[in-house]
Amino acid sequence: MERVIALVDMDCFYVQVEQRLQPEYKGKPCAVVQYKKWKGGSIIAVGYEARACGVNRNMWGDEAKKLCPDIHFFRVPEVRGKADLTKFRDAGKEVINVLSRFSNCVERASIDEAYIDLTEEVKRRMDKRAQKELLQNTHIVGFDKEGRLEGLESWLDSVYEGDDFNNIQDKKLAVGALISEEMRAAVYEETGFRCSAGIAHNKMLAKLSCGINKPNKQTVLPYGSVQGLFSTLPVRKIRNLGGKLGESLVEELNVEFIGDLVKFPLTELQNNFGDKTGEQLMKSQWFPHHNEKSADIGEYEEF
Ligand code: DCP
Repeated sequence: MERVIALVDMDCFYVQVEQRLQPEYKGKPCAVVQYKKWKGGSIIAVGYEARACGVNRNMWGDEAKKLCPDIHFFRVPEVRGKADLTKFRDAGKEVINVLSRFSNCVERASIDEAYIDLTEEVKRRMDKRAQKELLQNTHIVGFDKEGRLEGLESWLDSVYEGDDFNNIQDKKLAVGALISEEMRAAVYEETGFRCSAGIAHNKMLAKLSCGINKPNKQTVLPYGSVQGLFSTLPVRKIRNLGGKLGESLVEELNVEFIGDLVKFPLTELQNNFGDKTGEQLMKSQWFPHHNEKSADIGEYEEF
């Protein structure tokens, strides 16, 4: 049984936490800054209204103000000169509490992200067809060129027209997407926070798909779309390949996209990057068939 994993990532999390405390700033351009003295502070979170003006996390507060004169800055509180993240951590825990009702296998991956293994819940619900009306915020990788709804409809039609291996795996993802819509709605209802999600057969693919449509959206990555996605996805976009290792992969193997990399045999990866890294590269990546075991979801945490 292929697993169904959702990665839930909160949208502009620190900004949402601050806006919940001061609702008069909801819908307005906002950012969160740390250490305010130098150049207006360093920006660590940017709301989507401010992103629309071109503000991003690599800027100083002063630069952002030039681009977006109406921007409001929230400042991270400090205790004895150190950032005090208590309110953000607590808000993250609230979200985890909601998510944990949907699965007993939830792994908190960062202050605002969690992997949820939905396999068991999906199994229980496989006899019901996933209805498009219940997938209002769902995008399907490889199917939304004509528009979200058209893509979703054509994917669902193809998924439910047969019963071969791929159909069954896709049906699991469709049911997983349904549960994920419910989870995200529950998070919003109970905490007031919006989030995005990626739904796929393993953690890496779930994480990858989550970033494709944001904010307040979710993205399914079916088996059949993995290769197409990889053939256009720069190597450096993959988690753990953003730094030096990614750089040397690109330079030494002369590859641009992650899809180019899967062609290399283990021996070649090991010759270039050493036995351990070569093996890690081969094992950890890129095809759901590599099939992480359930324990691979990480330290199994119950909240
Ligand atoms: N954060 C931080 N320093 C960084 C990056 C992030 O303190 N260099 C904090 C602020 C973010 C939170 O962690 O709000 C979550 O980071 P994300 O990378 O998930 O980004 P956001 O949630 O802010 O935005 P997005 O909607 O793009 O996920």
